[in-house]
Amino acid sequence: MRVKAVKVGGSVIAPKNRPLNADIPAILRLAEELSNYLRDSGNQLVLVHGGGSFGHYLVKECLTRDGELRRECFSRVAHYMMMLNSFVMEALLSSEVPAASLPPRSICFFRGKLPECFVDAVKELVSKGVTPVLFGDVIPSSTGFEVISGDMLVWELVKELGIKEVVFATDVNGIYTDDPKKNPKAKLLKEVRADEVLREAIEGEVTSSVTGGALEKVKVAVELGIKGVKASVINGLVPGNLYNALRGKVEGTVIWF
Ligand code: ATP
Ligand code: IP8
Repeated sequence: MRVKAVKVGGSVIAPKNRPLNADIPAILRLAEELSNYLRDSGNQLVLVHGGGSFGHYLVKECLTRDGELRRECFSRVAHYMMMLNSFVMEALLSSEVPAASLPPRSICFFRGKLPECFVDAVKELVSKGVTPVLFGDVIPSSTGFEVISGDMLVWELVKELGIKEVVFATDVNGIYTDDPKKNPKAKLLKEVRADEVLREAIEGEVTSSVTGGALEKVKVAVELGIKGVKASVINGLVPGNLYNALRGKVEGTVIWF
């Protein structure tokens, strides 16, 4: 039995074009793919999802002008993330995934720039055959409250649980040489080493540097000291892609750490 991690992007389940907009058909389909994977492989999963039009919209609305996340904002964002999470949980349960939600604010804390999470709670559920479900959230920090992204959280779990494989489902076909939504000439990368991605980004080669959310996924992992891990980035809007990637047939980008 192996444990794999999945991060389903907010861009897939709650597109940011409208506030508080959940894509229920996409959530139901992805839950079904995860359920099929668990049944067919006999493996275990740890699931993290993003905040999309719930988390990001509200944080923008309630941050103070100087970017402080006050306790009223913390409570409000926390509440609406539970709402998005409950849609994901309903879908998982109706697909017969033995899932349980673990709100990160109750097990994680930011000490400086990096999170510290009480991962024993996650390990305990996994050891009992339960799929823990976490999400990008707002968590306490040494100075107040901060946002923890689903990307950072999934890498933290990969590190602490010694997971060797993680799949990111996002709204584009993988990692490109540039943002594919802005640059039609951007090329899809099939297989790359994390250090190559970072080197090219630092050298700033216009034709081959990875940017934005995609680059952040790599940077966070390197900051956390991730090594010996296979990360796949696939388009979660394409039916079957998540199931296939978990089964080893990646239609997207593989990044080696
Ligand atoms: P969320 O962060 O809300 O959970 P996500 O992980 O699916 O959602 P992002 O972190 O925003 O989404 O990353 C995906 C986005 O990154 C794509 O929609 C794309 O426009 C953008 N992007 C920027 N540069 C690149 C690149 N080089 N390759 C792929 N996508 C890129
Ligand atoms: O969508 C951010 O998580 P992400 C969550 O994974 C919040 O970046 C609360 C904005």
